[in-house]
Amino acid sequence: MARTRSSSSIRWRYLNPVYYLKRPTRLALLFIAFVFISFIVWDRQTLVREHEEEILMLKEEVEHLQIELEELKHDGDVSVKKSNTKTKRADITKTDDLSTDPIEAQRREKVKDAMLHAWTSYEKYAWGHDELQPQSKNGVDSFGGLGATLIDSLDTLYIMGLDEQFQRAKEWVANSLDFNKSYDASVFETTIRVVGGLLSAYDLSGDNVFLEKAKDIADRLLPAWNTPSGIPYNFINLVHGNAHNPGWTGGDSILADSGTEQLEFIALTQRTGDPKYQQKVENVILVLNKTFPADGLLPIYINPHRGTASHSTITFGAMGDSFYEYLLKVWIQGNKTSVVKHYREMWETSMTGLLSLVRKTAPSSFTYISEKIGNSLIDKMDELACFAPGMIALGSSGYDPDESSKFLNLAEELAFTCYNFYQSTPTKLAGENYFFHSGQDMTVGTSWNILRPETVESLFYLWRLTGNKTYQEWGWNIFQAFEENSRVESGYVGLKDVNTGVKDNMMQSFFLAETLKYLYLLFSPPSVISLDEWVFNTEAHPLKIVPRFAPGEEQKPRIRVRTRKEGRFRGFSNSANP
Ligand code: DMJ
Repeated sequence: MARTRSSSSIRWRYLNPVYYLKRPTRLALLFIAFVFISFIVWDRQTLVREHEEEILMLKEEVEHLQIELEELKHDGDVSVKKSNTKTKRADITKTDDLSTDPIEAQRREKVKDAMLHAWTSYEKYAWGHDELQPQSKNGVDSFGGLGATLIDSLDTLYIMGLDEQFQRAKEWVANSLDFNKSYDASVFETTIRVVGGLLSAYDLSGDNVFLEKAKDIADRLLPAWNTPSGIPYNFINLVHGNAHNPGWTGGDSILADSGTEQLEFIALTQRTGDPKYQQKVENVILVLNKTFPADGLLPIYINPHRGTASHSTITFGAMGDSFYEYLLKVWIQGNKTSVVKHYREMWETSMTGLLSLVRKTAPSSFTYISEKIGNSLIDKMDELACFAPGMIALGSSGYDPDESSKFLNLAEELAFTCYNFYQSTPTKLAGENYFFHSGQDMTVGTSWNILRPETVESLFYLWRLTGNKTYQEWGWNIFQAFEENSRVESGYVGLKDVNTGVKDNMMQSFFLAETLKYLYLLFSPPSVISLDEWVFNTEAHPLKIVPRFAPGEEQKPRIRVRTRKEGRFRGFSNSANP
């Protein structure tokens, strides 16, 4: 027992401080050992904590990436990123993608040559101005000096593969395009040409400069919608934001001018993530839908205070036209889903109204769309209304088979009439409008031709949708008439009179944006700017179709993922292109 007690007391002596006080070396060693072990424990704990933090952050990133992935699944790649559009570029411009039919190829080259001639003349004499006056060889600023022709031409240059020209135009947009101009701009013209042109160039090239500029000009236009009803005023000062309607409408807003911004502003919301653009323009349709007539035909003047129509002309021509076009195209842009169902319903209602305006000429039975005032029909049709055959053909597939073929037939009959607007004049170019008197078929009213696109636009749609090469032949004949009558040394001009062929002095920007683009596409395979993937705005600017959100559903903020270098999560960005 004594030995046991003695060995136990030997063991416990190490716990007695006196033991160490008598042996300072051991005390020092013990202290060093204690510091060393503490350090190891502390270090391990720190490492574990750091790893836990890191794991937390990685989890956070994975979650954000999952949200983003879901978002991309939901809305497609709305930002139409550069790499993707580069692939698209191959689809739309590579020569070996284009048809090898020698006649088509030859015609396409002729149209491309026409574009080159128009563009080169603009570059030489009117660079940066809105439009070229080819006879006097100078530029004019018909739209406030926003470079309308240049912006209107961007996508045409791109699609035709005129790369150097596109690059020069892009440099101008990046370095010289300035919207800070105290100018009362037309909301409609600025939207369809400038916002539409820039967005299309963005969708095709993926270059962010176009989106930034589109946002800049759209922000300047937005206050125009701040009216009691939400129906926009049609003019706005680009610097001060003062908006108004022209005196000659009696203070009313114009139907087409108020209902032709939806495609562009919805596209802008999809690409920026900012809902304000879409909300303003969609509200217009909701307001008009509240008092939408049973035949879907709205007069051309709308009171911006009450949001209701004033007594005025009903027409598919000037001041009415593209309102109906956008009802259909927003439905297409919205993937024909339930969120855009009301657009299709309104459009179909308007088509019943259109049927009530359809008449035939005597003796030759040309089908035309008359106009209406009150209960009286007016036997007149604008060349502008020749967009309607294309629109009807485009919308026909949404009907059941019987209705569908009925509408497609109507589209084909109307296109024949529009083609005859051209064929029936000595220059083979159409006048601005036509009257229909019994026994005389059609007679030109206003006899100028300002290089308008509507008939070739419809021929393009009909060729795409029916595959009937007759439409290519008709388009080629119209192109040749432009070449013969409108081509001058320094660009293309309109005619003051299609009977005499006397020329004017203006190359309209839509000649490059629309007329030549639709002609080029008429001689290109359907895969070039496929109608399944793109929707054309009313100025022929193709906008990429992407899935869209339900009204009121916020665009989820896009995530800016923390890079390893930054070492911390920086937060959210609303931009589609972080
Ligand atoms: C273009 O600016 C657009 O096509 C618009 O919808 C109507 N007018 C011209 C072309 O004629």
